[in-house]
Amino acid sequence: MAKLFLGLDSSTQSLSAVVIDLDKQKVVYEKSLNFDRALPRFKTKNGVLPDRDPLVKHSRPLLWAAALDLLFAGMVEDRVPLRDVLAVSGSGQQHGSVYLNERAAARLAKLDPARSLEQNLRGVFSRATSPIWMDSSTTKQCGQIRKKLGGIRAAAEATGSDTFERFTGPQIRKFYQTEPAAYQATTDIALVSSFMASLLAGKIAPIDPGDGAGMNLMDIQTKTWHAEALKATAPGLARKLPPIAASGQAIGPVSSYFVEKYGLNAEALATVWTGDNPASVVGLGLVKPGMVAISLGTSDTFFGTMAECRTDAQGEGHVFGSPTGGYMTLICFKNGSLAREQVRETYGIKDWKAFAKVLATTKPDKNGGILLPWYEPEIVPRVNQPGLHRFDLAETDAAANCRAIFEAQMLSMRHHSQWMGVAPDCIYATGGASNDVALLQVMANVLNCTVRRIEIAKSAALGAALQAAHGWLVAAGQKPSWARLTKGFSDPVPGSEIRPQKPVVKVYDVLVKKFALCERAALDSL
Ligand code: XUL
Repeated sequence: MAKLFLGLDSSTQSLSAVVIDLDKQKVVYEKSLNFDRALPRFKTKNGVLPDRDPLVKHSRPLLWAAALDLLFAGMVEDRVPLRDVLAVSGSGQQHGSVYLNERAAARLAKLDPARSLEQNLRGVFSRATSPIWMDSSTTKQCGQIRKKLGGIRAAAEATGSDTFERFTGPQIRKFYQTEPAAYQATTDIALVSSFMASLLAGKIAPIDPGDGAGMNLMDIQTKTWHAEALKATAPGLARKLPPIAASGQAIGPVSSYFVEKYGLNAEALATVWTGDNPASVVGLGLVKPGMVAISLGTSDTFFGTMAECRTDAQGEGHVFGSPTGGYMTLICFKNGSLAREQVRETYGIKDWKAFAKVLATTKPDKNGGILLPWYEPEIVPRVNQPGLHRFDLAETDAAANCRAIFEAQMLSMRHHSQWMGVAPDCIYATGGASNDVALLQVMANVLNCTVRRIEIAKSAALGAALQAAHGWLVAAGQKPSWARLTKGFSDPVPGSEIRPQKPVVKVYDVLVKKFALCERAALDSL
């Protein structure tokens, strides 16, 4: 019998499955289901419900449950040998929360396979919708909690991050303040990850330290609920939160619902899920402290693993628990691909190949121009008033602006990741724009580090499948090595290595200082 493990990723726009064969070290199945297209009756756009307030971004837990049924039905149709699956784990979009009432636990324990999950779960929610990570309507609550915890630095030291609008604690506080009766009727609060794990396990599932750290409620040092943070958020909160347990830890056998309805093995383990970013750390094979990845997507993220917990006194970056033990950091820059595209389009450059040619007509310069590309409000640094800022850079100079956008994004990563104190041997680049060799060369030079490209489309679901395997091996009394487990699944693209060019590195050692001064000046001018 093959040793198969199933990883699921419940993200903003889709639910994905990856099945791995552990002995063959291979992905044997992958599939994604887009919420808007597969379940139009929930009326989401890009996975989000319409709302009159542009700051409010909610989705529906029943949509995620309905998607789980559809995905399992699809796996049966595709003849995935679900009987050979030994454990299931997963990851969810971070920060989003699900509110359950007193009927939930009993209903989860007796999911009826003759009905859909959606039908089984009707009436178990104390709030029909779930605020998700894109929501930014809780600035007031962030301020209140931050104040009670003693300011930015204290909040970051206590919970791993300053208070952020999308984080679960401020969202819970808003719910308590605006809908006190519904808050009162809430018996259990779940994250997207722990809600989905609860369906698989047929009982309220724990939250793991990876996703738990995205709540402003967990003590980042001890990985237990932080009493002061809970008190600062809402009354009676401790009773509504599940225990914290390691991601991948066995919860018990999967609910008989999935055995009877879809033929999952009755002995397959349901395990604790994590957040999509922590799962991606595993999926990309960042299993040793000091390993760093940069994902170049809609937003650019810089993340890596560290052995010890070091938090950001400026409150810009986040520290989460890593599924591999220890910690991971995450810095999220909102102006990623979109900003690069805006510059390209502004100067009428037709594609990235042409862009690279224009870029090559200029040279890195230690007194070079600086562009701060805040087309959208920025997360790092915090900027609420979007706008472009240019220093020693003529708007009409297309080539200089092409150089400046790539450099600014990489200089910003270098400048804002200094607090991590990580000097990586190699940076793993992933995401759409990581195909761009010109951009990766700037990355290697600015960050003075070799860059290798990893091409994995579903890194979170793959990480979840590997997490399921790890949890199953631990439950069987073994001590699996993460390095051995992930080997072969996430190897860099052969020949993709790009080395820093030493003379250019020296130029950027100077330019990064100018960048920091310009950024300060721009922030002060707002
Ligand atoms: C991380 C974050 C996003 C979501 C996306 O802090 O908000 O990356 O996890 O699903």
